[in-house]
Amino acid sequence: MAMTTETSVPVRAGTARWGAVAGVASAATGLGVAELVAVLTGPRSAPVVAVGGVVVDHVPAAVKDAAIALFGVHDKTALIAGTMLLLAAAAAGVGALAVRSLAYAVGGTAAFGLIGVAAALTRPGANAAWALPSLAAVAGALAAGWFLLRQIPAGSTATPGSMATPGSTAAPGSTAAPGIATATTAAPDASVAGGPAGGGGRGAPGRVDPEARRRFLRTAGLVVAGAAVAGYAGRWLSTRLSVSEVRATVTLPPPADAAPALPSRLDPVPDVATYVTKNEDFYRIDTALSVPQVDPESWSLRIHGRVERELTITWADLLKRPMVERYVTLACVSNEVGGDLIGNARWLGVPVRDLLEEAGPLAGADQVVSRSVDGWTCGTPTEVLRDGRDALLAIGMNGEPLPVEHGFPVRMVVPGLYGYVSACKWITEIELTSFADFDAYWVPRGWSARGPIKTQSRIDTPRRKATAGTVTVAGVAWAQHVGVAKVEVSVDDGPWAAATLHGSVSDDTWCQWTFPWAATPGEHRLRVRATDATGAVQTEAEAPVAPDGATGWHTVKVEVTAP
Ligand SMILES: Nc1nc2c(c(=O)[nH]1)N[C@H]1C(S)=C(S)[C@@H](COP(=O)(O)O)O[C@H]1N2
Ligand SMILES: [Mo]
Repeated sequence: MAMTTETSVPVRAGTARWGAVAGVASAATGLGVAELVAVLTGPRSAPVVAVGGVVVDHVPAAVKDAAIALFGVHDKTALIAGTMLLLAAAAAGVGALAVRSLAYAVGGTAAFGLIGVAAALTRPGANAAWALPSLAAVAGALAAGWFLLRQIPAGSTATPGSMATPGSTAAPGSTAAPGIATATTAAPDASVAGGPAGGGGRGAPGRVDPEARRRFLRTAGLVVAGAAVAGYAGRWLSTRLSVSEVRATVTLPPPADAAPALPSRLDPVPDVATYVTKNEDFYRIDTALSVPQVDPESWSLRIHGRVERELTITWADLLKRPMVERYVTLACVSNEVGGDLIGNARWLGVPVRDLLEEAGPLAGADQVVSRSVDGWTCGTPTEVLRDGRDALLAIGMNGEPLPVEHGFPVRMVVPGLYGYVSACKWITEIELTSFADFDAYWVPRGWSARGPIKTQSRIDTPRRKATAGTVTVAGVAWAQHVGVAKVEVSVDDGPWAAATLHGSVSDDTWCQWTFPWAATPGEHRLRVRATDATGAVQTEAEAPVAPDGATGWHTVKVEVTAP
């Protein structure tokens, strides 16, 4: 395959363009093939997911914050799309070079393959088989590249007239069998390197026969379509093999200790966040590019580290334990003032404190590190998990098994702490250690090791416009595990006036509030603040989300029009 003798032939810009098309189509083929192989080795072994995972784990905190600020819960889709665009650009470059020498194609593809293999093999939970999708991608991309480069119309490479008779490297008719390498008249070196005779472009003027051009594009299009079919088929098969079907067969045990009944005055107006957030509306934040698929039958939780007795609990063991049911409002530390990375659900699970008591934390074990099957970790103060609050190893969310993306089969939920220090999804390990000895996932990325939720309040309605008259201003306020004592509203920087609280089942959830506002035409500014049960007023000082949660008063500008 050494084409070096022909590199003196000037390659016209047009040829490079064909090569770029071939390169992109080849990369697509590689990824499609990889998705098929990943059906067997698991979706997290697919190169895009593996490389994306490495990127997620290594981006500077500021970039991650910007991504969440920009794309919100779609940050993962944006990352995958970005990765694909970068790969497409690189593949186009490799393809453009490959028309000079196939060595570029081989080298470029191998380089990408190595990146994929390295990424897959170093993901938490990986085994040797995780190299296979990337290796298959290399084989697929090389085969597609080899095939497509041979199809590049000869005219475009300014081959000597002898080659250009039909304006194409492929004799008419020989292309009639699609999908077969038909460029028999053109030895690979001819089309790839510009023609065996050399002498460069002085033959027929290098215009490409439009028919040949169409044929090439059609072939490349077919290759991309085939790749897409393989990719989608792979994804589809992976989903069929996902745990959603297993999840559908899980029956939750009834609670031994049920959640309190809901107060009757909830959900006072339509535009306020509902007191209980539906599972499908519940925000989702995690680093998992491919949602971990954990079969409860093979799930286990190991409690170890600085404990008197190491414990391993299976799904069956867990289900035998008395279940507690509680409403707990979970919040993300990345939630901006006024943001919606917060939700309230009814969780069913086993008290974490009971499990810790059984294991017996040793002196100095001030941190409980929870580890997910995908290697993510969070660190929770041991004393918080033992202080009597309803920290749960949860299996149910609003009466259903945990949705897969919310941690099926088992996650942790701790009232009063941000999710990044407590709410481990797909949990499989609990290690007693100390804060001095171990930094959990987000800590070296610039976030605080401790993450108590800060008191906040939010205006849900109106957000922009209102009609003059009595307008019900409404929203939510939270101070988990402390409780909200008071919510106040200020109009146009006037005096603070108390809002009506609509009740909550415990201090571990948010509460809804309403405030009747006599709105007059014009532009107005509404602000809200909460006071917690200790009497502490929510701070006006504005702080960004990093390192330990945003503060400040939520403010909305409302344009009031005459009725
Ligand atoms: N395994 C795992 N668990 C995780 C995370 C993660 O990235 N991986 N993110 C945490 C963060 S930052 C938050 S805010 C909550 C969000 O839980 P939810 O997606 O169910 O709302 O999950 C926590 N648990
Ligand atoms: Mo979070």
